[in-house]
Amino acid sequence: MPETIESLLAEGRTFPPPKDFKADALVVDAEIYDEADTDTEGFWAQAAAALDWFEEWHTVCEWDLPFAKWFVGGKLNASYNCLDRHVAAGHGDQVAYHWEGEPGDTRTITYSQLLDEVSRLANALKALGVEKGDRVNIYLGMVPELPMALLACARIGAPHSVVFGGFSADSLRDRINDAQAKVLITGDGAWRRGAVVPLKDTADVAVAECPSIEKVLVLRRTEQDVPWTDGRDVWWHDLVPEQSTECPPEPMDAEDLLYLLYTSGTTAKPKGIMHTTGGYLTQVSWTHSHVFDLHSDNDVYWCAADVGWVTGHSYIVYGPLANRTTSVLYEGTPDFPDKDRLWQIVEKYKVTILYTAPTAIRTFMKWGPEWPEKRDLSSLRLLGSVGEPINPEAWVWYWQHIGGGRCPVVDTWWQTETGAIMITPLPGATTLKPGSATFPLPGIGADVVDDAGNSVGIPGGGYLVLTRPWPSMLRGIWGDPERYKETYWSRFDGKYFAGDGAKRDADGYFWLLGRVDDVMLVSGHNISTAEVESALVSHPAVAEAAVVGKTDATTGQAIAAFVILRSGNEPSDALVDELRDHVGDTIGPIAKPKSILFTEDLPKTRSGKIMRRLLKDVSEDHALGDTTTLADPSVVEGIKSRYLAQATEQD
Ligand code: 6R9
Repeated sequence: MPETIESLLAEGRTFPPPKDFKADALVVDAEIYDEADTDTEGFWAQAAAALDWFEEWHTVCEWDLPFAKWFVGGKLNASYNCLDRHVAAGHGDQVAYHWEGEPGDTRTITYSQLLDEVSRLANALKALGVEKGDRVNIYLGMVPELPMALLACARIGAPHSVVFGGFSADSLRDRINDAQAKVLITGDGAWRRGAVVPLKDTADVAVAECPSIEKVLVLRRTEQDVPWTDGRDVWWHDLVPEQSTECPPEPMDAEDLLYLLYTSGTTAKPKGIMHTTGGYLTQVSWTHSHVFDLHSDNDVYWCAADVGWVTGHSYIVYGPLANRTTSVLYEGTPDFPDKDRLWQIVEKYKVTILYTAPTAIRTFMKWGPEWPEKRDLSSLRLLGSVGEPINPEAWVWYWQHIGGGRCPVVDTWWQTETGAIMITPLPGATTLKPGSATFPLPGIGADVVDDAGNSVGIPGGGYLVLTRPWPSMLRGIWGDPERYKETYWSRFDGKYFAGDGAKRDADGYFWLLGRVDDVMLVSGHNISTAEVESALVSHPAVAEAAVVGKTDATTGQAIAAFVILRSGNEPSDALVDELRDHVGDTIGPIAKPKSILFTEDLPKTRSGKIMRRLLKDVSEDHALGDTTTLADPSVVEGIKSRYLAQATEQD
């Protein structure tokens, strides 16, 4: 008898590691937490020793709060660790990437092919004048040349700065200018939902205002005509194939800059987050193998994110390749040509580990279980989630309809700034609770504190902080050390403030509540957007919800909700009342949304995070703030006109 959703979600229902899973798991008991606590530096030193170093480090960690150095004195190369050492060990024929183009074309790339291509590209970059320390910007779709570009930069010691292929010319320009990049790697276009995203046209608009750019290397993918600047623009196919496959990896200091990645959070001016080489690669590879219980010879791993997001840097490129993983790389969207595209890919490549975002899971819920049911997903053995709090309903849906009730779900909390996963289960050892990221990983110190920075203990809620340095931590904000101190280290003395709210339950499990900027204040009560959204999504008609606090004369803030229905449900006034009551019953009358707008879509970043500040602008009828990082800027305009129409109707 399949279990009912109610029984799966029942209070106190937990999911211990399945016996079959545990039998083969890399970590099966919790001793590792104590060991890492007793000797944290020793723990990370052991993790670092799994990499190949050209020179051994002399000091594990130098901590001059808030500036850390890890594996001081050590020398290594990230591309060497991701490629050469596997080929040298006889694994050159193992597939590194099964690439699936959106139109249906495919490529299979082995480790030795990847090494050759990366070396050629690295030599091409040198031919374009790139030297160690120079920044290279990358603006491409999800083609194999994208991971190649990251690795080629790493090979020659040129820090990369990847900008999402969906970002606007202004976003690209600002990021290039902040990094003062010398070369831009882009393409003619990218495929997205059957249409061409004209990368080169956008890049040209940006580069016109980027004096630091000397050369633009252009990959041909979509084959339409593109604007061209002689002397500056170079076709990839003219330059790269003729290069030698010999390109010795540059020995990099453990603390040399590996990359910049710009994060805007959901609010302010983008910050160039700095990640260096040794500590980053250590934590990314350790977490990738242990959190995903990776068996390099057997698993087929798929992180269905974009390389332009930190998740792609750490868990499509550096972690998986350092661990000699066979991965799937997919170019397009989950609904092209149909809503079972991801499941078709899982079936085709017999994917064993799938890592995706709650926003995607809630979209699959909206489309209905008939899509995954059409495909054989029996190869899957582990599921992961990242990017936002995963509400218990979405967790259970994922577990049931994608994982077939067999696969542990690892909810992974981390940030661009943390570089690697921080709070998450170890799937062979941790008993899961749907919706909880469970515990900080071995070696990681995390706590929940009150306004004064004191631990709230368990159970309790407050601000999430990190209490000790970790190897993959950001080393700063490019060009702005003061902003680094101010943003992350000034709120609570000696602790890193992540910007997120969290609760710990009586068993000490961590429950992430989203950004504290998003917390609402209704009649003097703090209510987190995540809790109200989770209550809305626990109603069977609702697939996804976003709520914001809108200024209100009586209550200070009133809750405005934006709701996407599951297929088969129609908007109605009766449903509005029902949902308001449902939230009232779940959390309390204070949390009842004052208004509910049904919508087909929500404004989201390309990594799937809801841009609540834009919904706040909508609800308060302000001019919309910066929309340049939205996946689809038209969505918010549509919501705005419908919201205003509804408000007028109600008046
Ligand atoms: C990896 C990534 C970081 C912010 C973070 C938090 C939210 C990420 C989460 C999660 C709850 C999780 N977040 N994972 N919230 N549970 N498992 O997403 O990096 O784009 O920098 O975003 O995302 O609010 O602070 P980034």
